[in-house]
Amino acid sequence: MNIINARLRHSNDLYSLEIHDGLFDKITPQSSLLSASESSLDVAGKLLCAPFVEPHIHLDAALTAGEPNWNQSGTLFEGIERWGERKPMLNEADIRRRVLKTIELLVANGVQHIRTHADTSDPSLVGLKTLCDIRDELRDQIDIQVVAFPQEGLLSYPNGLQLMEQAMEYGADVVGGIPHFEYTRELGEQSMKTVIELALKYDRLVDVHCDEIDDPNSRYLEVLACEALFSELGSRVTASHTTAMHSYDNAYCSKLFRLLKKSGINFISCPTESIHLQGRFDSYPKRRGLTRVKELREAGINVCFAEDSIFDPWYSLGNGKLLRSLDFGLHICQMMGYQDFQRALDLITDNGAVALNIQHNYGIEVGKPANFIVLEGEDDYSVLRNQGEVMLSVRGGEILMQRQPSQVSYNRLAV
Ligand code: 17E
Ligand code: FE2
Repeated sequence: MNIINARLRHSNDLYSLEIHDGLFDKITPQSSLLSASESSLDVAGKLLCAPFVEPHIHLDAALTAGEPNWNQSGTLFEGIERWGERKPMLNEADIRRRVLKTIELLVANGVQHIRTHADTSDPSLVGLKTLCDIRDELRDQIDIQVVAFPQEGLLSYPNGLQLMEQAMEYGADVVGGIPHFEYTRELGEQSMKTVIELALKYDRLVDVHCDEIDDPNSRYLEVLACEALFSELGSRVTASHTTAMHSYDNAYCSKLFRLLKKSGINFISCPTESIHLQGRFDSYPKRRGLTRVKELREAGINVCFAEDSIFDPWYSLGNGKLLRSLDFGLHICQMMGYQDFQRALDLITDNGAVALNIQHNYGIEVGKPANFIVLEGEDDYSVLRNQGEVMLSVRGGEILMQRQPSQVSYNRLAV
């Protein structure tokens, strides 16, 4: 496969890309626009970039909102309760149908790499097993990492630890945790140590739902980061949500950032989810409840955006479009400066890849797998501003998804 007339990020030139055996073989700047030929795919000056990364999504719960009951309060905790009512109805066929439909949505919108959470607070582990099976079946089409996520507590849910070990033995890629949901502070802290021990024992990554609450006293992040540092797991560890950081005292935050930077851990923020679930116990003013994305980024700490939910007990919108999450995130975190726009796509591409520890096989570089998308627009700014559609998604040199351009005609407007 040859691609011509592609624009790459952070360059004004047009490029040709040659692909052999599923890898980028040559990437050459063009001196002018090339005319289309039969042997090449002309992308007409559109932006070609690495595929979108969805680093945090609950596929096991996707498309279940309102079953059997709706989350009326809009809180995280009612979401967990409503999901608890849906869980006994789970079976493999139900999970497969919803997961495959959701993956289709993600692929249609340029995602090729997914990290999904599978609830292990379920004695049958049917969600976790089905997600691991789907991961293996779809290996050629999409990368999926499965997090064993103890939704109702690693140490507070009956046999939570044994279920986590079973999940590791079944082949989950990532150890999860939820310290702010454990019954006590002690159990929350202990759970962070246990998560790290499990990651060392089974040689897995870590991704914790950490401090997803507006409580400024929820400080499990410091325990997680410290354990990541001492165990030398560092960048193999991710803290998701960390919404309590929004409410931390600035002096404490300043001290905390030193540890965060030293530890090398990654951060995932879910803008649409957190603006919806957090601030629910406030009157006015209402907190935005997003972690300090801008400040983390300025401190040189890796941070990316995710969707978290698509039509589930926590959040009843969502459509697989990471550009939408990015748009929300930049607004809520007040990252709307010129420089922010120039590198906006990092937050749903490269930074996600770093969090997933897949960066060695990710990016538009000679020798790397020829995985890429083509977007409506010519740079980060125009793609973001117009919410540019994903026109093409290529994996290992093969077309995974292609979209026909939509056409609008005007009747009276003089354009
Ligand atoms: N579970 C949880 O603990 N937090 C969330 N944001 C979702 C599920 C979606
Ligand atoms: Fe989540």
